[in-house]
Amino acid sequence: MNRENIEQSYQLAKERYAALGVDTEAAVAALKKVPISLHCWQGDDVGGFETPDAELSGGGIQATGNYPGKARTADELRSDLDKALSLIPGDHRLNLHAIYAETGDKRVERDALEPEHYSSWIDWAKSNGMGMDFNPSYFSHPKADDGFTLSSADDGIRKFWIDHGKACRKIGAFMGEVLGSPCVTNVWIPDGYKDIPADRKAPRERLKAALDEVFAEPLDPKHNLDAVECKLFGIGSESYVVGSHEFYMGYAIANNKLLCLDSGHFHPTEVISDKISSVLTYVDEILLHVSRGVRWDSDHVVTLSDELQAIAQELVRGDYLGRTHIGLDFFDASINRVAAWTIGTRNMIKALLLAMLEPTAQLQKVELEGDVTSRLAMMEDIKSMPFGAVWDHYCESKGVPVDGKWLLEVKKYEEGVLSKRG
Ligand code: RNT
Ligand code: ZN
Repeated sequence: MNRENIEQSYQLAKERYAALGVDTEAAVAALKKVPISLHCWQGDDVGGFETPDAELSGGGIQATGNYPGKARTADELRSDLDKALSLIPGDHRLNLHAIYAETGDKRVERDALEPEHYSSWIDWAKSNGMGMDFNPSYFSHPKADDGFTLSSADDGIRKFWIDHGKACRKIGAFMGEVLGSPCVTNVWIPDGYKDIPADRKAPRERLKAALDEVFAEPLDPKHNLDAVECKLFGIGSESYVVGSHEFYMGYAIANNKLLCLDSGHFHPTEVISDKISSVLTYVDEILLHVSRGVRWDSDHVVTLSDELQAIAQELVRGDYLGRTHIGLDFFDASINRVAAWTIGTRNMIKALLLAMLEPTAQLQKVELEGDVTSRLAMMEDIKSMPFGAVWDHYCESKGVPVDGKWLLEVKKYEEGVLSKRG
């Protein structure tokens, strides 16, 4: 497909959509304004750079696979991100975990981290015109080995993690201020039990008190926004997770925090698309961790699934994009990691475009009239509209390869760069 074909196809698609009352130009203009926060941790299997061979341990999450070429240093990770970003249309954000600090030769404990340990990341984001989001890391650490962090019964361990949370909020606020865009600092902790607890109450009470301490210092919401992320179960925490949905929903409402909904963190038949409008009735803003749960794993690469489309539809139909921070959260170590980022992020953007090309007003009109037959018929007919032509046009207009072309770039990068890593 050359540029001319792409534009011809787009003009035809534009007419087809116009006949449905959908303005493709308006959709594309709206899409450009939605940043996706790319999670740094897909690039190195959630290892981070605390030690030369740091790898993900504990926390009820696992990266499986040993596809060659994972980033071993922050420079390599940034270079891989640059490559992925060059294949993703639009202007996006970087979501960094605390364990990606660059502390040179000295080891800096997590409760002593400072903004300066992220200066290369901040410089990189600045030169790319990107905002940043941040996360304290409550896993892969000896003090998390017992499976409890902020809700630990051990005062010393709890204090350590509280101090980590405090340090991270300050780092988030610094990033937000320097980059001129609020940083969403998201707290996720793995705390829980593999088997049936005898006391579900005390850890939750400790967690509430610990969070109150972490969040005690008021920070300017122009710089930092706090989010809390729930989970139903993890690997090794099948029976009980302290930070459950009800726990954090209550905490977020009571304390004016953002609620983070991770699409892999609920019962396998439960979907977050149905939660968005409920949650946003009570909290001002949400953070999404868009992921794909497969059986017991919560973190497969995002595909253009029905649920992904439903999430995007909810955001667009409900006019919630201004109150939603879209982040990604998946990590697959069994495929090319730059491809994983590219596939997942392009799919998130595709889902948003699909939702923006929906004749929502008409669907809602027939629904209100009780004509649910037409609703179903229209929803199904829309599926064969020439969406791909609008998507190609968007990619082309943003100077990134269309479908079928970007993979060649990843293969070249693999050959020239990734395959040279030991
Ligand atoms: C784990 C949570 C959490 C992590 C990242 C690394 O189940 O989803 O968000 O994946 O913080
Ligand atoms: Zn998550």
